Amino acid sequence: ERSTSSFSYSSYHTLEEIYTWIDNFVTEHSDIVSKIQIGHSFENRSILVLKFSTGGSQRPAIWIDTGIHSREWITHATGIWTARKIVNEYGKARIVTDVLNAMDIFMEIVSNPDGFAYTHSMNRLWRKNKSSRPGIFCIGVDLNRNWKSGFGGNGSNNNPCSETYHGPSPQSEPEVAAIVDFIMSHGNIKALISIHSYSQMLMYPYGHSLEPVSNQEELYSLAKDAVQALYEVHGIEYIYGSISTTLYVASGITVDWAYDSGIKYSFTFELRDTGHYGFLLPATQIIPTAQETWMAIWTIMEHTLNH
Ligand code: ING
Ligand code: ZN
Repeated sequence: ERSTSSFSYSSYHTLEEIYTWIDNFVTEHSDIVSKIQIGHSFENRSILVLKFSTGGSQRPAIWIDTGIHSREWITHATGIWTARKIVNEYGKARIVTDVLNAMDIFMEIVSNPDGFAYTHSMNRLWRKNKSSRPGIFCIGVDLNRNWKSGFGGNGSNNNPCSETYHGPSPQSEPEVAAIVDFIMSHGNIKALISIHSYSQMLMYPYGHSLEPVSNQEELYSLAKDAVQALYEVHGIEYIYGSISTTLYVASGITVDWAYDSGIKYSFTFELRDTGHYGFLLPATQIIPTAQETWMAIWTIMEHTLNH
């Protein structure tokens, strides 16, 4: 396919289809969107980031990642819909226009390309990446346990066969190292939103500790507002709070690293549903999920812009 006009935003897609969509999308919106390759996966696939920018250099920016866990297909689909929404709203809707006139947005849609390809070819419920190491029988590291903050602590696993295996060392995985290198060298990321599924939650650090972060009251009240905005779209209820007190203790996670690296607005979503379909959320729920998530994302972006 040579254009995004035939792309179905209400279907799930393969890696190849998504990468083709990215190329067409960038071509069609080259005034504000570009594609950056930030690294390669363990199996040598490109790791791609969409950059939305109306100019300037190293403007303050917002980072969004989806698909760190490959089986969470609703997150990639929501990311794609969100990317299109941003370009459609720019110049029309006030918040999007204001944000993009002052800040850049980076979106990594397929943050675990090897795992994602594997969920299509072999095992729909694969979560980790596909790295292997000599002498280790099991495959894959949990990319949401491989970050430096609290690495190896409670809620992560030292056994390579575990679904929450943290890997041999912090950032040992190329998919994590690529993001760390990109965000550190950028140096001006103000908000980070890491999107997972499922459970219907909006959470902030810490995961590795029960200790409240220094701006926890601000994050709590922002999460509350975001969840309310989400609820108003289709009546879907989210719970919110810190990761460790809302869900469980989890160490070496993306948002803890982001927060400890100075990104004071670090949030993680668990999208629909609460377990009826779980990771196998029907494609009929893609658009409603994306619509409601959008309202929460923009609540966070607007707050970031104004602080
Ligand atoms: N659950 C997440 C997990 O990695 C999570 C929960 C999200 C923990 C964000 C910490 C931070 O265990 C899923 N479904 O991925
Ligand atoms: Zn996940």
